[in-house]
Amino acid sequence: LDPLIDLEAEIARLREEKNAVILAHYYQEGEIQDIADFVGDSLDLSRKAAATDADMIVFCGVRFMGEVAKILSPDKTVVIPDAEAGCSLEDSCQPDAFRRFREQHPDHIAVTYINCSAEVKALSDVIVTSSNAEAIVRALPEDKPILFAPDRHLGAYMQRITGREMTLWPGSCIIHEQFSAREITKLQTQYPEALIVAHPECPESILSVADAVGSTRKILDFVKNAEAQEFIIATEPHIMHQMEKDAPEKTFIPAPGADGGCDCANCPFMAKNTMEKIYLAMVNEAPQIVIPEDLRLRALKPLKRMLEMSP
Ligand code: CIZ
Repeated sequence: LDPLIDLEAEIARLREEKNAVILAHYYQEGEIQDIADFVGDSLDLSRKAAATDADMIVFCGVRFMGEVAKILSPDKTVVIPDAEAGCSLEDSCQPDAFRRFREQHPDHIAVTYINCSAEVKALSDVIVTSSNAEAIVRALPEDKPILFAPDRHLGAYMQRITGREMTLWPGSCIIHEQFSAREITKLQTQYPEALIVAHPECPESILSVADAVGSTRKILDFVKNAEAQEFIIATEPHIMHQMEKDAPEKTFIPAPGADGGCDCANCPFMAKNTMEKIYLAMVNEAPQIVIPEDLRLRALKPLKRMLEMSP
């Protein structure tokens, strides 16, 4: 690629030429968030993908998010900047093993976090994101036991706040697992006024010291509206880009891992996307998300149920 190429201008030109919409997750690099038409969490972005009249969706996030866009908008061309942008939660829940898990619990409702493959979605009763999981779990019939996959920390948190019994799949997010409650408490001695906000993919040791727990959307609203001026952020640190835009006068401090540093919290999958790869994906219309129609229709059912049940 010509090193002098103005990637931002070229991406803008291709957006017009191909009638494309660029969707970016809050965990993307700041420069990618800034060129996107919409920045959001997977729930917001799946709604945008379902409603768009663009011909091409450029999904800057991880692969399962691009799959959700294709499942909801099959007539659109969905491209992702890097086909290798996976997800540790998705990897932790393979379809064959998940099918056996379901077979072992035939009377259970399978509530599955959106961070999973289309195959696992197709084996589920309803999909949830961290934004709507609580409302959806509360709305499920009370006489039915629940299987929750693949994130055991989000599942355990849902059990604690809703009181619903759940059988949990033993998966977790490599990023949210790394924060250290001990190091966060140490950091608080440096910032005694700071509030701790944490994503529910974090283990209970972190959630129990947090002042607010929630999805990226909920955390963003919390820090914007709180009177506090300093916040320790226990989730993927690129979300701080939006926080700094929303409240430039406030201070956001990334939560540390066990070594006291914060680098471990950068999601290596989200980081695979770059401006250059976005440009190339738009030029080549590849990598594209392709999902066989029978699989798409099976995965669509629990996703549609999610959208209907989402507040
Ligand atoms: O739902 C999402 O987009 C994820 C992965 C996290 C969040 O809380 O928004």
